[in-house]
Amino acid sequence: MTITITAFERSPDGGRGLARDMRVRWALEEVGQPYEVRLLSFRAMKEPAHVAIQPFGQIPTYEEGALALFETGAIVFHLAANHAGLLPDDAHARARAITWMFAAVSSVEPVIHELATAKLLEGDKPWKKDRLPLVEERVRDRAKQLSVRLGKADWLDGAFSAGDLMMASVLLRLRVSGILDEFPNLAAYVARGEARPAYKRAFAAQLAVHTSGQLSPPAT
Ligand SMILES: N[C@@H](CCC(=O)N[C@@H](CS)C(=O)NCC(=O)O)C(=O)O
Repeated sequence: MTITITAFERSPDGGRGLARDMRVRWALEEVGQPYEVRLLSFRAMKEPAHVAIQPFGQIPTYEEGALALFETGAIVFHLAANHAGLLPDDAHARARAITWMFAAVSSVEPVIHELATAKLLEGDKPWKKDRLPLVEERVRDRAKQLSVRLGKADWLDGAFSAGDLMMASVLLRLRVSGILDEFPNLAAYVARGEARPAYKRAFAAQLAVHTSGQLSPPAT
């Protein structure tokens, strides 16, 4: 059955790995599933046809026959649960890997997202100079806790899993702030993820949308 995901027609980062379809592409590459991509303009993302699949009018989505999913955590979990390669067989190790997936999206991503919001959307607000250091401190606190837990290990719990895929995907969005590099073991962890052949294929595919003339003409 054909798998179709949605992605930005014009990504704010020019297709350099920050848009969240990247983590779905990465998971698809890790489990060896071919996929198609439906590119959406910002306007199309808010239209009823897309909102019927993604109630918040965002990308990515995932369609496979009659199944339509949104939320990257749920999509990556669906792929990991139905294909070999992203979750361990041992029941406890599997449960721990899934726990790290939840940790990525519910304990780590919110503070990183808050930092991006404070910088990009509230950059011109009078409260920025007071609020930004507080938000940065919250990010550093969470990064430090994660750094302590990772220690010298390559991955969060034994072999690479969907938990690492999600956590590295979340952390790489922190690089631009400079905070990721304050934690060398986290920076190396993300780099290990990015060095995986599946990540590289996914990255190349996302970038190609913006560099290989696949773009459709701007919506009128
Ligand atoms: N929690 C969602 C977040 C999805 C999300 O924030 N997508 C961004 C792109 S990376 C988006 O569509 N932004 C445009 C918008 O919100 O209008 C997930 O993990 O799938």
